[in-house]
Amino acid sequence: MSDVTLYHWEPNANSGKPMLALMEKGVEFDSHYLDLLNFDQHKPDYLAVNPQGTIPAMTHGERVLTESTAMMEYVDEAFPGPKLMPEDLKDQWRARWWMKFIDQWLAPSFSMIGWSVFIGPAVRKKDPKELEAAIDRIPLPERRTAWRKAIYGTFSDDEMAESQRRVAVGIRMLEDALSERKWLACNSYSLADINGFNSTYALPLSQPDLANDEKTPHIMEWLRKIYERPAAKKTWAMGKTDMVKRVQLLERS
Ligand SMILES: N[C@@H](CCC(=O)N[C@@H](CS)C(=O)NCC(=O)O)C(=O)O
Repeated sequence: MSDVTLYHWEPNANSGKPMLALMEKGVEFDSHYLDLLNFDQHKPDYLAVNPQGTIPAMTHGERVLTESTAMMEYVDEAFPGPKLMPEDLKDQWRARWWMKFIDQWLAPSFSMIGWSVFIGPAVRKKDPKELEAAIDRIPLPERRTAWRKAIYGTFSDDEMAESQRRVAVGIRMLEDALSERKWLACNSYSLADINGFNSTYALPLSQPDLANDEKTPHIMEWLRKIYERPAAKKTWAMGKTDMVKRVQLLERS
C-alpha cells in the first residue's frame, strides 16, 4: 500500500494530468477509480475526500490535494524522479502560461463539446427521476448547471459556437508554438505537455478537419511522441471504457 492515493476517472482531461505526472515520476500510487457516468464523485465516501465532488483528488499521507494542475506541480516537487517543471525561469513562465491558458480558456470549450456529444447522451437514458435526484446531489451549482445542460441537450447554439471557435483558435496556437520548439514550454518535456496532451489527444478524431497530418503536422508529431512515452502507455492502459481507446489513433502506422 502506498501513501499516495489518486481518486480519478478515465485518463482524460483533468484526471489524466496527475495520473501521467505520477507515472512520469515513477511514483507508486493506489488507484481509486470513480465512475463519473455513475455519479460516483457525488457519493458520500468521495465527498468526505473532496467536498466539491469533482475529480481528481489525491491524498499524500494526511494531505488532501485537489485541482489537477496544482496537483501536478505538487507531484513534481514532492517526489524524486525526472523534473517536469523546466529549470529556466522564462521556460517556467511559458509552462505556467500554457497551463493557465488551457485550464481557463481552452479546456472548458473542449469540455462543453465533450459533455454535449458524449457525456449527456451516455447518461440521459437513465430513469428521469433517478437523474434528477442525482443532479440534486451535486454540490457545486455550476456543475449542476453543466450536468443539466448535457443531459437535456440545452447548451445554446451560441455557447457551442463559441466553444468551437476557441477550439479552432487553440489548435492554431498550439501548432504555431510547436513549430517553434519541440515541446510546448521549452526544449524538454514538461507539465505543460502533460496538461496539453490530456485535452488534445483525441483531436484527430474529434476535430478531424482542424487537426490532421496536413494542417497540423507539429501537433500530430507532438501527440505521437507523448503517446510513445512509457508513462503515457501505462496511464492510458488504466482506462476502463472505450473512451480511452481514442488514444490508439496516435499509434504510428
Ligand atoms: N479545476 C478542476 C476541475 C475538476 C473537474 O471539474 N473535473 C470533472 C471531470 S474532468 C468532474 O469532476 N466532473 C464531474 C462532475 O462535475 O460531476 C481540476 O482541474 O481538477
